[in-house]
Amino acid sequence: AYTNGSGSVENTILENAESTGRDIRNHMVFEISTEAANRVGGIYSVIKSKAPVTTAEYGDRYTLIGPLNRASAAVEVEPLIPTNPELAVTIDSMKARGIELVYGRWLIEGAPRILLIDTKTGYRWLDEWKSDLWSTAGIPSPPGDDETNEAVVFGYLVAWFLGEFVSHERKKAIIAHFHEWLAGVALPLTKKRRIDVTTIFTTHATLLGRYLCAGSVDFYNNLQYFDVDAEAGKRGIYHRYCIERAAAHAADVFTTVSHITAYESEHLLKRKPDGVLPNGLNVKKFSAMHEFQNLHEQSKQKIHDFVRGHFYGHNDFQPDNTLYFFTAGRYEYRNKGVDMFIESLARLNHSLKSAGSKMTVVAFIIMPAQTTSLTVEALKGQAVIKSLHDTVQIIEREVGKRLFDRALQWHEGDDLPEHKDLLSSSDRVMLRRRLFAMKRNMLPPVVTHNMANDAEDPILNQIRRVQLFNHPSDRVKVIFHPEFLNSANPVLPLDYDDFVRGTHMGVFPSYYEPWGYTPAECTVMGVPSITTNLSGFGCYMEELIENASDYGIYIVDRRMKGVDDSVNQLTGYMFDFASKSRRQRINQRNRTERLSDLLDWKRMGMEYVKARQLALRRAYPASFDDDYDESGIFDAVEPKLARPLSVPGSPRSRTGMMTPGDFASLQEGREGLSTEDYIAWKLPEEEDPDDYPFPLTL
Ligand code: G6P
Ligand code: 1S3
Repeated sequence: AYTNGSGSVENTILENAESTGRDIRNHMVFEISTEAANRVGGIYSVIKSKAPVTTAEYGDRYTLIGPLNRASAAVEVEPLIPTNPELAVTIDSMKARGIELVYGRWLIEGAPRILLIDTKTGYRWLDEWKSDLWSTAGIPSPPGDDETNEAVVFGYLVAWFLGEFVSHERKKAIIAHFHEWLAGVALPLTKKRRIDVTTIFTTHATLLGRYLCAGSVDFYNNLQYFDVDAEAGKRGIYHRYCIERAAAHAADVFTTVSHITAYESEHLLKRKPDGVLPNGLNVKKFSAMHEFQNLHEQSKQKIHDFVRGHFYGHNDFQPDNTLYFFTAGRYEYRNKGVDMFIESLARLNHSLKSAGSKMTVVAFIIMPAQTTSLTVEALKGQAVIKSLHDTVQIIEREVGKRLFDRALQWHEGDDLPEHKDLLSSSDRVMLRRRLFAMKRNMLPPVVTHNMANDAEDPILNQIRRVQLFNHPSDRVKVIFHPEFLNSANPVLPLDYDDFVRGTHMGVFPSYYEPWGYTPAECTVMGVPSITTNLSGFGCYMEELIENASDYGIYIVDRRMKGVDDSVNQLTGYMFDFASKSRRQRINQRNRTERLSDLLDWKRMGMEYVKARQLALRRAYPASFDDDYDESGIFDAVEPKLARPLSVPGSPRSRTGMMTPGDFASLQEGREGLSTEDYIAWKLPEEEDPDDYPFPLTL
C-alpha cells in the first residue's frame, strides 16, 4: 500500500472521491508551477502577468504552489498566517511530518496567495517515491538525473498536500492547474489515488519537440511518423517523456499554449488537447496617449550612449541614421532562429551597401551563455567615452566663462570673440589626451563578455562565417550580449523592457516556439517585430489580422518556403523597414501599440475561465443541472463596439474567433455560448498621423 510520509490518508481520499456534492460555484483554484515566485523562463511570465486577472476573479480562493527557492522567496514573498482553516490545518499537518512550507503573499501586482514547499525536506522519501512511481504509474526514474528527482519529490509533496487538503475541505470543488512536466508528477498520482480534485495540465512546449527541433530533423513534416519512445530513448529523456505523457493523459483537461503546439502534442504526447490557453500580458495603458513614443526616444538615447562607447574610435555613423534591431531569449541557437537571423543580417548588410543606404543597423543578440566576465575592451569603451564626455563638459564650462568675460569687455568696432581664442592650451592638451585614448587598432568587438567557450560558440562561429566584424564599411553591426540585461550592468545599463522600448524592431525567426513572449512584449510597447508562422504568437496574429505587416507584425513563412527563401523574406522585411522614413516608423509604432488590447490577459484569460469550467463539468457533471447559470462567469470583458477603420489595414472580420482557444473545443457539454457572446474586438479607429502631440523631426 502507498505511504506518503504523512501516514495514510488513503481512506479519507477514497471517501471524498465518492462524494460528488462539492460546491462548484465557490470552487478553489491551486495553480502549480516550478516557476511560481521563481524566475526561470516563460512560465514565470505567464503566471506573474496573469495574477491580477486571476486574483480579481478568485481573491483568496486562488493559491499558487511551487517549490521553495529561498533566495527568490526572500525577495518576492511576504509570509502570512493562513486564515483559511482547512489550509492552516493541512500546512500544520505537513509541518508536523517535517516538511517545511512558506505560505504568503507573492509581492507582485494582484498579490496572489502562494504556498512554497521546501523539496529538500522531502528527499528522505525519494527512493520510496521513485519506486512507487514505477509501480503505480509505470514511470521509471533512473539515478543521476537531478531535475527528474526534483520533479518527483515536488510532485509527491503536491499530491500529499492536495490529498490532505481535500480531506479537510469537504464542501468546495477544487481545481488543480499544473504547468509543464516539471510540475506534472502529481497528476498521475491524483488520478491513481482518486483525490477529489479536478485537474488541468498545460504544456508550454513538449520535451521531444524541443529536442528534435534543436537537431537537424524536418520536424513539422514528420510529426506523425516519429517513433516517440525510441526518439526519447535515443536522447536519454525517456523517463522525463513518460512523466510528461502521463501528466497529459491523467489530467481532466489537457491544454497547450498555441495551435501549433496542440498539433505537436497530439502526435508526440498522443492526446489531442481540449483547447488552447494562449499567453497574455498585463497591458498598462499610459494616461498620455503617446507616452510610449516619448519613452522610446528616452531609451533610445541610452542605447546611443552604449553604442558610442562600444564603437569608440569608429563612431562614423550618425545616431539619427541608425536603427536598433534585436533578438533575445533562451540560448537555443536553432529553435529561436538565431541561425536565420545572422544569415539574414549578412544579406541585409550586402543589400544596404549595394543600395548605397545611409542607414546603419546595429543588431543586438541578447542570449545568456556561459561567460567569465565582461571584456576589458567593453568596459574600456564606456570608460573612454565617459572621460571624453566629462572633459568636454569641463571645457564647455571654461569656454562659456571666457566667452562671457570677452563679451562683457566688448566695445563697438571690436571683432566678435573667435572660437580658437576661447580654447586654452590646457584645454587642448586635455582634449588631445582623450582623443588619443580613443585610438584603436582593432575593430569594435562583436561580443561584450569573455565566453567560457569562445571557439565553439555557435553564434560567434556563424558571425565569423558570415564575417560581420563591425568593419567601418559594414552597414550592419553586430553586438552579442550573452547575459540578460539589467540596469546595474556597467556596460549596457538598461532593464530589458527599457532596452526594448529604445529599439526599432525585434527579430524572432524561431523554428520552435510554442508561443513566444518576446514579440508579444514588443507589440504592447509599440515596437514592431518579425516572427514566423511556426511560432504560436505569429500564427495567432496572422489568423487575426489580415495585413499584419501594416501593424508592425511581420511574419516569415518557415512552413511552405525553403530555408533560403525564408532567409530572403526576412532580409526583405528588414531592408524595407530600414528604408522607412522617421515619420513612417512613428506611424507604424502607433499602429503596433494599438494591438495591445488583443494580447491583454483581460481577453486571453477567458480561455483559462473556459478550461476551468470544462474541468468542473468533467469532474462534477451532476452539479451542472438546469439551474446552473454561467452568464456571470463569462462577462469579465466589456465588449467594445467596432468603429470603422481608415487606411490602411483591417483586422479579419471574424468576431467569433478572437482568441485562439476558439479553434479547439473547451466548450464540451455547453451549447449556445460562444466567444461572440463576450468578445467583439475590433481595432480602434485610425487617428490622423498629423495630430500627434509631439515634434516630428524628419
Ligand atoms: C518618438 C519621439 C519623437 C522622435 C521619434 C524617433 O516618436 O516622440 O520625438 O523623433 O520617436 O523615432 P525613431 O524611429 O527615429 O527612433
Ligand atoms: C516556453 O518557454 P520557451 O522560451 O522555452 O514557454 C513560454 C510560455 O508559455 C512560451 O512563450 C515559449 O514559446 C516556450 O518556449
